[in-house]
Amino acid sequence: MKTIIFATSNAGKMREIRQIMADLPVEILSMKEAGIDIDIVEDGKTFEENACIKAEAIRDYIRSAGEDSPLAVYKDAVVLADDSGLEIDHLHKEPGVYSARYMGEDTSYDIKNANLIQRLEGVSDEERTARFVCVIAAAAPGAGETKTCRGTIEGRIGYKPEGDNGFGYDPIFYVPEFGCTTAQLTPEQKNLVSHRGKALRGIKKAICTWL
Ligand code: ITT
Repeated sequence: MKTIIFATSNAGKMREIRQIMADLPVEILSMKEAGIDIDIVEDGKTFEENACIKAEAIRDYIRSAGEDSPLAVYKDAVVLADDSGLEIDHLHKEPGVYSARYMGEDTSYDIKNANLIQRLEGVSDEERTARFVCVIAAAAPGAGETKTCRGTIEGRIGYKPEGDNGFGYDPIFYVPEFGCTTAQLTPEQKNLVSHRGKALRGIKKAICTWL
């Protein structure tokens, strides 16, 4: 069976990825499950650049492992990576590609979410528009071209955090069509409409000949 290795150490993302990819007849492993523990410097300026940096770093790391390395079994694996984030229009698309690093990687999302709400104090409904963006990059086992696929979901920043599902900025991301935040959607509802669901369904089509 073909293996897909996901170049992420974000448990929330990994949970959604597994649900969205569940229909594929492939083994899906996180980096950790594949025994890969390396730091990747995400110094790209766009979601596309960062997603490619992550996928190619892991693909190249596997390729450079010797024949007797435990990683040798993954030399034909497809490596996928997700770079995603929240763009708030009133804040000139902040935090954007810096979403994970906003206010520091170790700062809790309770604090980050409260801070963003506070920065929008006095801002009207119409001006609270925002979107989640997700770019999935797929690096071929050889040295072929890396493919990318982008998905977005439009919404507004709420006035207080609501909901316990999802992760990260979900409690402040209000989706008018549903009348609630993405943290109040079930995982199935979120995956159907989310940036990640759209990008993953697109990349599944783009790489079907690799699997
Ligand atoms: P990896 O690089 O290991 O994949 P990361 O969390 O550092 O994990 P990113 O650099 O892509 O990943 O940052 C994405 C951040 O954007 C993530 O940490 C969340 O804060 C936010 N984010 C992305 N998708 C989200 C979603 O579906 N719901 C809530 N927040 C999300």
